[in-house]
Amino acid sequence: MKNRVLMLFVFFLLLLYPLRQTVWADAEVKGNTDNNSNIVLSFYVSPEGNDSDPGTKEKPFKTIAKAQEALRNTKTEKEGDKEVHLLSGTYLLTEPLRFTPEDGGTIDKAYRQVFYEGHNAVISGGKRISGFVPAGEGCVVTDLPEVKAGNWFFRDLYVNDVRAVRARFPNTDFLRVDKTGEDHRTHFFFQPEKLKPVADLDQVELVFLHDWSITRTPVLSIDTATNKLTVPLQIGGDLAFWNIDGFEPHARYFLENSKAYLDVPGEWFLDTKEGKLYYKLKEGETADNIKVIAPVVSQLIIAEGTETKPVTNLHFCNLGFEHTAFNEKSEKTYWGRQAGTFCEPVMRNTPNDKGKMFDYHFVNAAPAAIQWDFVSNCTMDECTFRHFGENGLWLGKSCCANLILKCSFEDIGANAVMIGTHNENHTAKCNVISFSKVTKPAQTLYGAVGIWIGLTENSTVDRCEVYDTPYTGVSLGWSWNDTPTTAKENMVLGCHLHHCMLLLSDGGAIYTLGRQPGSRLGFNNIHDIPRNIGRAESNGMFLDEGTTEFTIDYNLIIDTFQPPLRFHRAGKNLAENNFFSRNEEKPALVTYNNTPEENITLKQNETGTKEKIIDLFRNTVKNKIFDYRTR
Ligand SMILES: [Ca+2]
Repeated sequence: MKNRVLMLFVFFLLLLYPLRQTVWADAEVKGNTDNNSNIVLSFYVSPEGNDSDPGTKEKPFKTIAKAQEALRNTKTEKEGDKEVHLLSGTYLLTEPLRFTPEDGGTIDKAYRQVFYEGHNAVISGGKRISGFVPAGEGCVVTDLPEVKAGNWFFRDLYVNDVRAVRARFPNTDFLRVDKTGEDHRTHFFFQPEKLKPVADLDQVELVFLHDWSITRTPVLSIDTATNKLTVPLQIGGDLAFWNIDGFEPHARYFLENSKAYLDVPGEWFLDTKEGKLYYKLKEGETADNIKVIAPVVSQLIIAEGTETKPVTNLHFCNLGFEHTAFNEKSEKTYWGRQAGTFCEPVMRNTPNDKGKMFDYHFVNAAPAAIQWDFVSNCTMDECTFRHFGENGLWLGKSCCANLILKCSFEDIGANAVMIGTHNENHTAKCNVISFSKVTKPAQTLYGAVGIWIGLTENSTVDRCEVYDTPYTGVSLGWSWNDTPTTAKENMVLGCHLHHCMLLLSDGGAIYTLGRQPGSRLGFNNIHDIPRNIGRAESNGMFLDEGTTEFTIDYNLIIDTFQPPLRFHRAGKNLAENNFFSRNEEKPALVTYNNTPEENITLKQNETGTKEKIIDLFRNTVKNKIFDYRTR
């Protein structure tokens, strides 16, 4: 019952949205004494401002932190809403902004809210890099003393607002393992003449593709006499299927970050020993006309309350968030597991270790650029999130009834949006992401996903678009059997999910795990899930281990190279009134990997040519509540 109240509240917030716009417009014209406004306190911030000024529109503060402090410390005659206006410009952070319950509003008695509203404002964790001079062969170079001193390292670079390519070899496509070494972990043999030694091998990183995740590791040696590549620790994490040949004998890989790999326009290389950043200019670019930004901080906003006192009624509106750093891993070794989770090495300091022994350190996921824990009834409203090094926005522990509305996520290193936790503690409930767009997530950690929903209750992904994903689009659940957990009543409704699974395999536009009673995947338009290279299938929807008690209905799934639906060790589920079109040579609609066919109830699913099935789908759903065309 409580959850229904919370859901009602979220939709009440949705209804309030146009009113909020009106209040702001009135405040602009009439000032804060407007009797119709509930705003009792306003501050203004501008990158051109001064923190010694009073924070008015005419004399704004310079920093958001100063406005936050002023909101905390200013007493008002009457209770009401408070706001901070971020005027046009870029706000550069050198540390995250931290919000606690006292920075938010309240939901007791008088309804009080706090708004941070942007007016063409961007909050950035980046730093502008300049001073480039020609370095020959179309390259430019600049000195970075902080890098040389070991105080700054980055693996993401943005030139003229585009993510530049960390110098790689080969430039396109991948190399293939010729044969694994005996231990299947520390070395493999490359195809003859495919690799050459490089002078800066100690800076090179191997990017190794497993079926649904990747390894990133330094390289110890490249021996062209024996065609052998060796890594300092190992390739792949704790389980046997991360072996070099765990999925296929000739797995894909490429190498990154050598000056020798800097050979096509748009590539960059950071020489950490010399403290020099190289960039190879694209057509029309010069040393003087490029705007180069590298990240300095990995988190922009941290909002954290407690179980009994959450941060509440704090709203971020119309803000841009950009440029966060990758969280560097132990020994620079990332062993991906699933959906951006990983383990990393912990070196043993015993007399006998000889520097070779290590333990696995399990980490569920890196903290996100915008990290919320114990946060309720808050919103991200018409915000944009771009150019992040790792995870984007994470509504984590006990987050409740928060709303992500009309937001856009683009070019994110790992998961773009995360809701919930990786275990049953602090279950997130009733959070909604609605009318939002996610594109190009997982740009560094290819096994990450667009939207990840863990063990949550009543999470809703509503009329969102997710596309251009290396692996899965939307992932729900975090248990690998049908044992009941806190996960239930999660929904993906009316979404447009396309061009997913572009690089890895064993996923889908939608991927599910575990028992989640009352969950529904409905009215989604899924298309263009291409042929994949890894061992396992990629599908429109992959209902993986333990998936139970889902209703899959009124989905249109077309142009999938492999069957639109796949179940693997799944329990009882219902698929009805779905609309599928497949290549006539490959007519199968469902793959049952180790799933008893009687577990899956298939009712009234339609198949046919693409044109016919699209018409049929549209005619069927047009009078239903979730009509995907209304987006
Ligand atoms: Ca290259």
